Amino acid sequence: MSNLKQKKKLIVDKILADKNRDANIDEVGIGVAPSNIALCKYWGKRDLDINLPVTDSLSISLADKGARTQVQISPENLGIDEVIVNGELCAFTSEFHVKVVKFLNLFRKSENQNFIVKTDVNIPIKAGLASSACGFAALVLALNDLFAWNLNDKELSILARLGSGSASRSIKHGFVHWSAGIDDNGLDSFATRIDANWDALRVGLLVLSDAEKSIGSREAMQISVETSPFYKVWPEQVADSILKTKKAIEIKDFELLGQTAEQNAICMHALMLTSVPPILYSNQDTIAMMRKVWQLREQGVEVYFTQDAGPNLKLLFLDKNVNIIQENFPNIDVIAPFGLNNVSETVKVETRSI
Ligand code: 2P0
Repeated sequence: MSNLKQKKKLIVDKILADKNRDANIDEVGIGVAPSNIALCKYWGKRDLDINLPVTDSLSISLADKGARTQVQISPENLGIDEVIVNGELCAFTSEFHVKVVKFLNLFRKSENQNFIVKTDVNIPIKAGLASSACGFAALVLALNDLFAWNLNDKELSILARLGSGSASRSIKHGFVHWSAGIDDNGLDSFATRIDANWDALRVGLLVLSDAEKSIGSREAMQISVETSPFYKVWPEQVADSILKTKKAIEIKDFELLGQTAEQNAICMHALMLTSVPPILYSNQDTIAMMRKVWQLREQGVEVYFTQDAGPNLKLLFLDKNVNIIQENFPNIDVIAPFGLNNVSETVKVETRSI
């Protein structure tokens, strides 16, 4: 057994102990998990094998944008798992299929037990919109349902983290804080929901390119850790961002929230750009849209951006500015992370229907 598999397996076996790993072939487990966007980013691991981060991170989940996954034991003796994404069977040789199979290896009762995994994802999969985060979180929730494990949020978050670091945060809705933890065994590195709502908050997804990434975030973050001269100040920067973001959430200070998130993202991309070799996810449209955001701010519109491991931007703004944002960014997909049940939205809908 490889070192990596062993380390992950130790965690799984510790959490599941002697829990059931069998189900009838007609039983289906279902898991639904939101995608999430980090306001304070995870960029760098202290343990590559079990996705232990160097720093804490803090995200906002994207309500009903995410993954819905069904899992069942395969009735046929195919000797392989079947992974179906948005109705299409993934090629057994595809990177995604291999990743899911490796993850399922951690959970199966025996080598003969295969799974059928059906996932519907309603965000662009290759556009750096955290589809692996919601994908692994939904898969863990589906397995928890299939095998009736009744795991708590901490355990679910740790298991999801083994699939993809950011998946640890997709276990919950709303604002979510992933604590890096300090133990080498990875059992104190998990995410929890911050007890706060912000009904007026909006996240806009600005898809500028759906081309495959030139370099995956796993590899990119490791290059930054090893080569950026600025990486040593990153933990301090994130700690400061998290304090400010928590304060902003507590007192509903949107300017503080937006400014902190935008600066944190720019700092992360500065780490990438100062890596050897340099890593640049932005394209010309990304830069043009950043300038547009800054221009709108100069005109008094409160809007900020954040950017992950891809060229697309996510805009942060309040519901009162939805119209002006949509006028300026016609293709934007506006998400209300805490639902649409606030007064101003209701009024607007009533006015339109008259
Ligand atoms: C984040 N990203 O906090 C950061 C910001 C991308 C930029 O988490 O290697 O897919 O599977 O743990 O979670 C993307 O990295 O990486 C990510 P792995 P993951 O959202």
